[in-house]
Formats: sequence, C-alpha cells, structure tokens
Amino acid sequence: MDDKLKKSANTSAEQIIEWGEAHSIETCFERAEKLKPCPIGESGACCRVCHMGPCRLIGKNAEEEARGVCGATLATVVSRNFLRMIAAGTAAHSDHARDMAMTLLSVAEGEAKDFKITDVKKLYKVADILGIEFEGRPVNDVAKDVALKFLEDFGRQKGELNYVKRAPKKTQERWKKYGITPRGIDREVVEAMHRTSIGVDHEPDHLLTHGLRTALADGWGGSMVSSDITDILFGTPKPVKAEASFGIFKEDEVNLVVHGHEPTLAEIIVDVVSDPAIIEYAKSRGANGINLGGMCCTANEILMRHGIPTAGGFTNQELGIMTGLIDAITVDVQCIMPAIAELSKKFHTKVITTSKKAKIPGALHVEYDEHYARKTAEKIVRMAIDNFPNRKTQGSHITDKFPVIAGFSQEYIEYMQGGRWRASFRPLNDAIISGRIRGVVGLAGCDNPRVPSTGLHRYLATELIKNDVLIVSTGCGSAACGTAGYLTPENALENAGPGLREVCEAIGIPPILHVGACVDNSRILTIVTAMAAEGGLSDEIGGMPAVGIAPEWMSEKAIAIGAYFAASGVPCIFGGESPVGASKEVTKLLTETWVERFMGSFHFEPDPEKILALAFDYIDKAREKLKLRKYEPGKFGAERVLMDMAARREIEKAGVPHAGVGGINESES
Ligand code: XCC
Ligand code: SF4
Repeated sequence: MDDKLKKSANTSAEQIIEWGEAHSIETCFERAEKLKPCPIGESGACCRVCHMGPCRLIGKNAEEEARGVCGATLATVVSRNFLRMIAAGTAAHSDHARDMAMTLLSVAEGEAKDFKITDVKKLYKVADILGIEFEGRPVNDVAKDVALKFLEDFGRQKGELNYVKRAPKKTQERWKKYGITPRGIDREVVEAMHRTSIGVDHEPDHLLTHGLRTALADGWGGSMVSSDITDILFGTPKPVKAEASFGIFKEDEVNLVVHGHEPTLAEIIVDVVSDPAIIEYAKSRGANGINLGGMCCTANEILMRHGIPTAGGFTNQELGIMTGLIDAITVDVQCIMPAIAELSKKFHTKVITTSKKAKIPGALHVEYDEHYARKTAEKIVRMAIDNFPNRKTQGSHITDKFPVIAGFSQEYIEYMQGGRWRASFRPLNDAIISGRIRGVVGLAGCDNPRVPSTGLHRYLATELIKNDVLIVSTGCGSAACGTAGYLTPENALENAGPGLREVCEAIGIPPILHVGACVDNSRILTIVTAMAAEGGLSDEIGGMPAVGIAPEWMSEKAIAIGAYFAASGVPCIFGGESPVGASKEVTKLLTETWVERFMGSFHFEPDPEKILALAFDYIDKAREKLKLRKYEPGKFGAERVLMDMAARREIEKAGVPHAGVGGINESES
C-alpha cells in the first residue's frame, strides 16, 4: 500500500483535506491525529459500569492478577465491554427497524398518506414467510398484519424471532444447542444491559454467549426486518447506475444532501425535487435545478432504488461541506459527526436534523413525521433553495466522480442467474465448486480517519478480486469502492482474476456487488442461506468458503454485525486494534471457541496483508473441508462458460442517468 502517509486514500478527499489545512479548517483527520486513542479503553481493559471505578485493569500480569474494586477480572471486564458494544449496535439497527415497522403500519392504516406499498410481490413473499394469508386479500390488510407481526419481534418475551426460521436448519440447531436463539429484540438488548451492570454476570463465556444471542436479534431481527420493510415500501433494489464522489455536486444547481441511515424522509425528498413547481422555485432563486445527493447509508438506500448519486461514506461528511457547494444537508440518525454543525458555519451550508431522536447543537431542526412526510420534505427542499443565493465562492471545489452500479438484492442476484422463471443460485454455486470463483467475501463496515481512510477497502477489494474472490459490499465499504471507481464492471473487471472475470462477464455483473446499506448486511445472510439451500456447498451457513471483513470499522454497529455473522457461521476479520485485545481468554473465545460451536469467528487484525492471508486461509480450508477442487490461480479464463444473459440485459437497461430511473424500480424479483 503506497498511501501510507496520506490521510485519505481517495485523491479528491485528500485534496479537500489539504485545502482545509491551508485554510485552518479542522476535520476528523486532524482530530484523530491529536487525540490518540486511550490504550486502556482501546483494548477493552477499562471498566466504568459503576462509580467505585472507573477501574483500569493494566499491568504486566493483568490477565492473572488485576481486579477491579468489586473483584472483576480482566476477562470479565473485557467481555462485558464487548457485550455492551453488541447491545448498542443491535439497538441502533433495531430501533431504525422499529420505525420502519411503525411506518408500514401507518401506511397500511391509511395514516401516512404520502407513502404506499410499492412492492406488492415482496410483501407477499414476506407474508408467506411469516405465515400470513395474502391471496385475495386487500394489500393494505396484508401489510397491516405483516407490520404487526414484525412489531411482535421487538416486545416478545418468550419463543423466538419470526425470521429465525429463515436460517438453514443446521444453523438453527446450533443456535438451539448453545442457547443463542434470540427471543425478542428489546428483551435481548435489555438483558445485555442488565447482565453487564455492576455485580450481575461475570463469566466471560456466559456474557459473550448472550452477546451472540443479542447480535442474532440484530442480523435476523432488526436489520432483516428493516431491509424487508424498506423493500416493501420503496421497492426491492435492482441494478441501477449512478455516480459517486465529490464531483456529484453542481455549481449551478441547488445541492441538497441527505445523510444518516433512514430511508423514509429521503424517499419523499426524491419525489419532491422532481416536482415542477419546486424546480420553478429553484429557478426563481437563480439555480438551474435541484441536485440531490446522499451520504453514508441514507445515500445507499436511495442510490440503489433511484440512482441518486452518493458523495461517499462516513469520513466524507465534513469534506463534502468543505466543497462549499452544499446548500443544505439533512441528517437523521447514526454516523453523523456533530462537528458538521460547527463546520457548516464557516460556509453557507444549513445542517438540518430531522429525527425526533437526534439533535445537534448549532444545527437547525425540522422534525420529520411520517404523517406529514411531504410537507416536511417540501419545507427542507425550500430551505435549501432559499440558501442557494448565499453560496460563497470559497470551498475546495472538486470535479472527480465515478460511475457506480448498485442494487444487488438477493432477489436480483437470484434472478440474474436464471431469469424470471428459473431464478436460482446454481451458476454461482457451480462457479465456486469448479474453482472459477475461489470464495465470497462480504466487505463491509465504516471508513476510518485513523488509517488512510478508504485505503484498506481499496487494497483488500483489489487483492480479493485479483484472487478470484467475489465481493459483496455494503455501507461505507461500498462507498469506498464506489468513490474509487470500483463499482462498475468495466473498471473492476480489469483487476479481477481470470476465473472470476469469466463468470462475471458471462452473467454480466461486476466482481464487487453493492448490496446496500449497513442494515442490508442481512441480505448477505439470506444470500448465503440461499447458496446453502441450492446444494453442492455447505448445507448450513457455517463451512461456506465465505468470510466477512470490516477493515476500517469504528461503529458499535459493526461489532454487532460481526457478531451475528460469527454466530451464523461466517468467520469475520476486522481491522484496527482489538477491543478485546487485553484478554487472551476473551480473544480465544472469539477466535477458537466460537469456531468449534458455530463455525464462525471474530478476529481483529490491524495489518491488511494479514487480514488478506487469514481470509484466504479460511476460504481455502473451507474448500478443502467441502472436498471442492483446490483453487488454482489462472486455471480458468480461456474457455467460455454459458450462463443466462437475463441479468446482462437488465444491467444494460440500467445504464441510464438517475433522472430517468423511475421505470426500472418496480420489482420483478
Ligand atoms: Fe456508519 Fe452505515 Fe459504519 Fe458507514 S459503515 S460509518 S456504521 S454509515 Ni455501517
Ligand atoms: Fe470497577 Fe467493578 Fe465497578 Fe467495574 S464494576 S468499575 S471493575 S468496581
């Protein structure tokens, strides 16, 4: 990696950072440099769950000897901290899911009139899984039952989550055997908080086992519920072409950015900005039009459904404002740096918080309510328009942008492998069995200013596809690939190994599939489940030649995701220093005991080359265990494989600019 000395691996981002330095404008990159992480907290060795502490369990023999005032050992403290991270991450994804379920209910009851059920087919699919009668019934009645059934998942005290049954039988059996089948989402999170409060659960394994149960309530609960409801309300994603990076902002148009994680308000804004009356209004203020862009996961949601361009991931939020071109940025929940409110004052940008749950000092607040969604959206768009004449010339203007293709839902991946009537995972499984594709990696998680941000994503993406590994990416991992120009077949195929390239060309897909926002990691669970059901590989999620990697993670949500993948049977490798690094006992539980029990694991490895080596090792060992042909680099590529071309046609159809994308959003899946 040659980017070592830079703050960002992205040239445009680096340019803006330098411009900021020259203008004494501070960003997370400088703050990260000034503020070294506390080494005690970083490795999980600081306990602050009661006021006899905080107790910092350090020293040469801390593992054997150190105790908190209450007597808690290092392993107890470390596992307690880790469980709290999982609980917080699960809470974030799941509280987002709760709002989605409430919105679905309001829509079904006719109370949220600005929304409708867009994807009836997906509604029926979900109703079917939930055991809800749908044939011959009014759509809204079915939607109401689905919403109510999902809401039960939050408050359930006994039994199991609705979607547990979607997992392969064998995976479910492992969960039962070790007592980690999640009951209710809220229950698992509350129990995690209870167990980790002073003087309750102290056995590391016992604590971490509950961590897995809590995480499963995220992956097979909150996140999966959220993805499915979003599909029902706004359409199941299909490949769509858009653009990424700072060059998406337009000098002569009103630039409005939606940032955060929730899709609902953003969906209405998408609608409002194409309203002729609003466009007229923008023109009356001297702009040539309204340009909507996204950031972080709200961006991913509307990127994959409408082709709205993205300015990138987490570390791009301050930099976006520093272009001087953003007239307003709305933020809802999660991964919003409070720094943007202060920063925006140096420019003309209006920062608008919209969630009932989140305010930032110095920002404007326009509260979103699903009952008046359109009114709120119009108000916000008008605020952006009114602010356009205030734009100053200062700012680091950047023109770089890259095409991206996003929107690979499980339904679509299935469809592209066999068309409408023969949808399957056969070609993918066969390609893995034959060794054309070595394995699959989920490349996910945040971008982080403590490393040359987005650089680890780029490095790993390049090396993985070069070695015939198919990538499914989400969240800021996707944004990192997109802003580097890796999310189009043309750009990425050049770097792909010959076997992977052959398969991708035959199906007509890029070697890096953008499957969505962070909650859409749940789509990876259902994709691997479908591969297990297809046959020829493992008959459960565990044992697949598949690995999860989050090289630049920073959020607690990423920890919840890693834990639910591990519990589901996928080995996970995260970058950076280990948050359980202080305890060998806890590290062993995550990397050895969990493998024995669930076939998944959770590693932390700061060295990107070692991350890569570990990933290949897991993939190759899984191949060996499944008795698949040994992967040989360069073996394939000369001959042609024949596969269904349905997807290729669809993708070609998707090659339209975002303004005209409306037509390809009705789901065919
Ligand atoms: Fe946040 Fe989803 Fe991380 Fe990006 S990847 S920084 S969590 S936006 Ni989820
Ligand atoms: Fe210290 Fe124990 Fe209190 Fe933690 S719970 S702060 S280890 S006394």
